Amino acid sequence: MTVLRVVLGDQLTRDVASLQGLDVARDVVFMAEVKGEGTYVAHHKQKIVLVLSAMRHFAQDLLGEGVRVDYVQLDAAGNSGTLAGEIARAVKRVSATRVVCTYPGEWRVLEMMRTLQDELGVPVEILEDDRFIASRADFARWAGDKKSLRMEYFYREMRRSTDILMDKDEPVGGAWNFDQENRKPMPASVRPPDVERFAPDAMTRDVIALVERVFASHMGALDRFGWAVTRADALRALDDFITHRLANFGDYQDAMKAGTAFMHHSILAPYLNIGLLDPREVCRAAEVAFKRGLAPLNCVEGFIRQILGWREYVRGIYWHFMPKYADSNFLEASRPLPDFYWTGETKMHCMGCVIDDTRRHAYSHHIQRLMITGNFALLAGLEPKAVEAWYLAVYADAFEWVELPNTHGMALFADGGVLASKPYAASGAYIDRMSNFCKGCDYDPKIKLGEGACPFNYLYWNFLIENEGALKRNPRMGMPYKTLSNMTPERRAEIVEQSSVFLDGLVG
Ligand code: FAD
Ligand code: DLZ
Ligand code: SF4
Repeated sequence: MTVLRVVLGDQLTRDVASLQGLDVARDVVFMAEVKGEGTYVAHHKQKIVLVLSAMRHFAQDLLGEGVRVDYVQLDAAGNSGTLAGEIARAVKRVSATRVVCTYPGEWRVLEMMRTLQDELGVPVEILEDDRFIASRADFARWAGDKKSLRMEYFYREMRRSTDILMDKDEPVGGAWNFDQENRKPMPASVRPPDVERFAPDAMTRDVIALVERVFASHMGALDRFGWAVTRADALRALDDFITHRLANFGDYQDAMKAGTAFMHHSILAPYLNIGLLDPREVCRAAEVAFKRGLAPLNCVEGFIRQILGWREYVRGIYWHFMPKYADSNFLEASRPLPDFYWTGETKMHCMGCVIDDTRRHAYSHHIQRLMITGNFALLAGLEPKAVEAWYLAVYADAFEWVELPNTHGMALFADGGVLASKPYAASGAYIDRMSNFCKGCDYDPKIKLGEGACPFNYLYWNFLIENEGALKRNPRMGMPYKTLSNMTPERRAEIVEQSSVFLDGLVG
């Protein structure tokens, strides 16, 4: 009776479901580095190093506990290159009589797990991933037959059920949300504190060399790899955020600055998503900082809402609506992804800066993802699947359960409003207000049309014109469509003409 307990690269939590009930005398923990998981989209090199090095450190800790670990390295002889292939080989190698997995983070992997039992001829159990605070069933219960699934109401339920930032039945501070105090532009005099980074140890350096060799053509540089790859270092990263950046998190949450990727953000999503940190402990750490007077309520509530609210909610949306969710294309967007998403070579300074940050750090913060690269993709009508593959590849924290709803639903409105009540479309004025990008740009955010005009300006109106049939009746789009209706036919024609010249010039 040998149980093979599978742990994937984003399940690196000691008490992840498949390790609960582990019998050290009988069971084998199975982990495999496989090329297919690095190439089904061409992941950023830093993301691959983060996952593989964290897997190796996790396996080392298990071995230290006396657990039997069957670990397949990427360059091991006979490595089939796929998770299914390696699980099958391991079942034979250790004569497993049962396989236990934890629910994965992607539909593709779930489908693979579901076919394993027939292929292997041994029972395969897929256990609920209880690292999430709301189970899939909890979300389905909340969704019920509601017509609209807005995050804000889900979040209130989560506050109540976890008792985080609650004063008996009421929210601490008398309100659920303090966003009216948040999201200010950041004055030039404010310099965000440096973010603690972690020097690669010998194990990580080995993985860096391996990834340079095997994934040479992928985006990203490894000379400045600084991600934590152990739980101990991830806890240091949490402490660094709570101590140095949380107190300004809310105020400057939406602000952007050229060359300053991290701002006052936590940079914790990769650790939460691969299992080095638990969402409950991160929320509690922020709550404790508030109780000790180290950070104001608007910042603490704003931060906790991202994890207890958004993170749990998008996971609920993903599993509730997959696999159909990924196939909708409400705005029938079909333009190919321009090459500059990979190279950063564009005259649009905002796009260049965000893509440079992405290449350098496998990171950009939420508003950069949503209102720069996402907004451009929306306005330019880029094909959802190509845009989603890009987001899934380039960020260290990208796993489909969280990437897809954010890209497909929030950034591209491709789900027709399941997640957001209206498209997050904005012109250059918004970018100019929230960043210093426009100062270094060839274009001018104040010029709406013609020579030197910011492309976000005419693309914004062109987007409304192109999608009038789909969006005009959206109650939250009333204002922009009223403005559009006052535009002369000549002005509309000029907008369409300049947009089409610009869009035709985007090479796929
Ligand atoms: P902070 O700004 O410090 O926020 C704290 C934490 O809240 C994050 O670590 C994250 O766990 C959570 N969080 C915040 N916003 C969201 C959100 N919208 N959805 C889910 N969790 C959230 N997040 C991912 O974790 N993986 C992705 O692949 C991903 N893809 C995205 C794609 C697009 C187009 C957009 C608009 C957003 C995406 N996000 C994704 C959400 C968000 O941008 C990142 O979670 C955040 O930028 C990570 O940086 P941070 O850890 O510094 O977050
Ligand atoms: C992202 C990733 C990469 C790059 N490599 C591996 C790997 O070699 N082995 C593994 O078990 N997991 C890897 N992962 C994480 C998986 O892609 C992830 O578990 C699925 O996408 C489900 O979320
Ligand atoms: Fe971006 Fe337009 Fe500003 Fe240039 S002018 S940085 S393209 S918003």
